[in-house]
Parts: sequence; structure tokens; C-alpha cells
Amino acid sequence: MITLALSKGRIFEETKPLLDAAGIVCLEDPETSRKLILPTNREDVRIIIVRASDVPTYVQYGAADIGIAGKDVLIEHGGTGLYQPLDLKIAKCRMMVAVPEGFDYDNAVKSGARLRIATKYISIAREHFAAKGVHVDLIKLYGSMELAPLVGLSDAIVDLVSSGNTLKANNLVAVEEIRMISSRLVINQAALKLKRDLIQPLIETFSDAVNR
Ligand code: PRT
Ligand code: MG
Repeated sequence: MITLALSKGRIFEETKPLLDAAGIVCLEDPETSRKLILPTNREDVRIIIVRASDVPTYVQYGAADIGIAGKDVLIEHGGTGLYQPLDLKIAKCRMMVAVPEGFDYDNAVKSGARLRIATKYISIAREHFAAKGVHVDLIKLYGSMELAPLVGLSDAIVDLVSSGNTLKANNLVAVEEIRMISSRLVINQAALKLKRDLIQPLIETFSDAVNR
């Protein structure tokens, strides 16, 4: 039996075609089912539904053998105990620095001002600004980062952007790209050895489906 950890929403939806390619069909819809362990058409595969940021933890401890998580989540988690063999190129977006319209970010950086940055992505933000030599105070939030500069909590935010509509709706502009983000297949290192016969074919099928 292998256990696959997924989050509902965009990751579940964008993983479906990959599961299809492997002949795996989830028998319940996580958006409507209250179950957290979902059966599939294959007796040897089950899916567990967890928070996106919890996927690496379940896989790290072997409670799930494999999982799918955004690179943002994986960087913040640290990746301990995880094998990351494949970029699935799903749930793509960009990690950006954004500021209120009219805030002169380049000038603030040049003048050596200390910046207050609100973000859920403390590790990514810390590393980014350290590499630029910019002094920052990082303020940890768990969501709705876009609000922070509007009410004076921070000068800027570090957040994921896909369409850009959320920034626009809040009069924010992206001023710097930190990195591209997509979701990765993650595998528990012990499971990879012990369940190679089940996991290796999955990696190959996913890889073919991604590069098709
Ligand atoms: O929602 P929850 O708190 O449970 O967890 P989560 O937000 O981590 O999960 P989920 O399902 O929303 O995101 C899962 C993964 O999708 C993330 O870890 C990213 O790798 C990836 N992804 C891709 C995104 C986005 N695109 C994205 N646009 N994750 C979040 N967003 C948010 C962003 O934070 C911002 O608030 O969407 C908003 C911006 O979207 P646009 O289209 O208006 O630019
Ligand atoms: Mg979300």
C-alpha cells in the first residue's frame, strides 16, 4: 500500500491528470467529502488530504510515502528526510516582493533604509534580503499578506503571485521577483527503498506525463 498526501484546491485539481496517466482514480471528491483518507480505484493506493504546508511533514515522518507540495512550502519546511525527484510543473506562480503603488522601493533599498516585510515565507524572505544586503524586520503572517502595507503593518510583502489580480485589487505592485514556484513530487527516503516496486513506476509515469 502507498499513501499519497495532497492538499485540496489547486494541487488536487492539477494532480488529477497525472494520476489519470498512472491509472489512479480518486473515488471521492475532497471538496465535498468530509473524509480525510480517500480510497482510489487501486487497492494499493490511497490519498490523504492535508493542509498544503503540512504535506512535507507527513512525508518526512513516513505517515505518507509520497506527496505533492509547492516549492515555497518545501523551502520553508527545509526538506529534511525528503527526496524531491521531479518538478511536476503544476500550480505555477512567482514569489514576489510587492509594495503599495507609489512607494519607491528601489530608492528605499539604495538609501539603506530598514524595511518592514510581512510574509508567510520567513526563510525565503530572510535569504532574499540577506543576499541583497538589505536590512529587514520580518513580520510573520499566516495569510492575507496584501492587507499588511495597507494598514501600516509593513512597508512591503513577500507573497506568491499568479494572475496578479489580488495585488491589483489592493493597489499593490510587484517590484521584484524572488523565484519561480511550481509543485514537486516528494518521497519519503525510507519508503523509496522499501516500496520501490510501487513508487518507481509512479515516478516514471509522472515524469512522462509532465514532459509530454
Ligand atoms: O490555503 P491554505 O492556507 O490551506 O494553504 P495554501 O495557501 O498553502 O494552499 P493553496 O492550496 O492555496 O496553495 C497550494 C500551493 O499552490 C502553494 O504552496 C503554491 O505553491 C501554489 N500556488 C500557485 C499558489 C498560488 N499559485 C497563488 N496564487 N498559492 C497561493 N496563491 C495565493 C497567493 O498567496 C495570493 O494570496 O493567491 C493569491 C494571489 O493570486 P493572484 O492570482 O491574484 O495573483
Ligand atoms: Mg491558499
